Amino acid sequence: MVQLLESDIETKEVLKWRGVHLIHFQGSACSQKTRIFLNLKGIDWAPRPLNLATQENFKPWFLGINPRGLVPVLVHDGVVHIESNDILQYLDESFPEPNLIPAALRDEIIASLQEEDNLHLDLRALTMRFVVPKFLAQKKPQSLAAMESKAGTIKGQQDTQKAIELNFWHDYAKQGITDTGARESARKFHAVYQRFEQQLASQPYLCGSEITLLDIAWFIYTHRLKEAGYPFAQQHPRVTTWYQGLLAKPEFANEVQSPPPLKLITAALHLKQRLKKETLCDVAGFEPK
Ligand SMILES: N[C@@H](CCC(=O)N[C@@H](CS)C(=O)NCC(=O)O)C(=O)O
Repeated sequence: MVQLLESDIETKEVLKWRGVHLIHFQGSACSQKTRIFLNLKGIDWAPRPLNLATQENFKPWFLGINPRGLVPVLVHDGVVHIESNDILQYLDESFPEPNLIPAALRDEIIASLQEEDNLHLDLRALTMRFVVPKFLAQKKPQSLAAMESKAGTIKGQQDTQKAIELNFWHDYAKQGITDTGARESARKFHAVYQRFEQQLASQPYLCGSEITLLDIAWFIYTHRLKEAGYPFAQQHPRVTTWYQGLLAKPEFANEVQSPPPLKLITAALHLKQRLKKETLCDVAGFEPK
């Protein structure tokens, strides 16, 4: 669990926040996952929006809370938690009803969440190649310099994750997301969804007959990949039915609304990629079935 120490926090005002507060961004996948979870639990929470589009996450105020510069961040009665999957496990323990990580499935869910977290940079790569154009997505040099120069700690230790984040954005500035990188990322997801396709042959949700945290987590990834042009209907029809069932629920649908200008921008990007034969299907080599 990544629960920060008081000494890690430079932005001391958050230590006084009582109740449940979520620092989040409307369009961030990990924030969307956490908001759906909070909604399904019926937890009374205070939204603390942070604008990733204007790179507010690289400002000293936020780096003084999470030196990784990432959302979401949960502040519960003045205690700061980062890493969305840790936040969700913590919330499930603190607010047990309805139970979204059933005890009997706990190990399976935690292992699959680790797999989901390991694929986060792949999801980001496909987003930055097929949903948001580079001129909008790339970080300003001064944002990266601000993060580089900030010597924040996590649990009293220098953070290794920060270098991974900085590397991603420096590489992206230099070369964007290459065809090889995009293909590898898409193929990793394909392998996971093939497994889900088998599981969903005999049950409506990923872990059985009830919605669990795993459905929420993978719903968010599926939604984003769909926006990127991943061909779910052709490749994984049962996953498509499962996804549509969840999308029909307001607790899910309300959290994944894209702002209309971004929808237009993505549509223009897809048009350009279709003309150049550089869509996600072209790059990943998915044949129409
Ligand atoms: N492993 C982290 C990943 C968090 C993450 O990468 N958040 C993204 C949004 S989904 C972010 O804050 N990106 C910062 C940026 O785009 O500048 C978690 O699960 O919380």
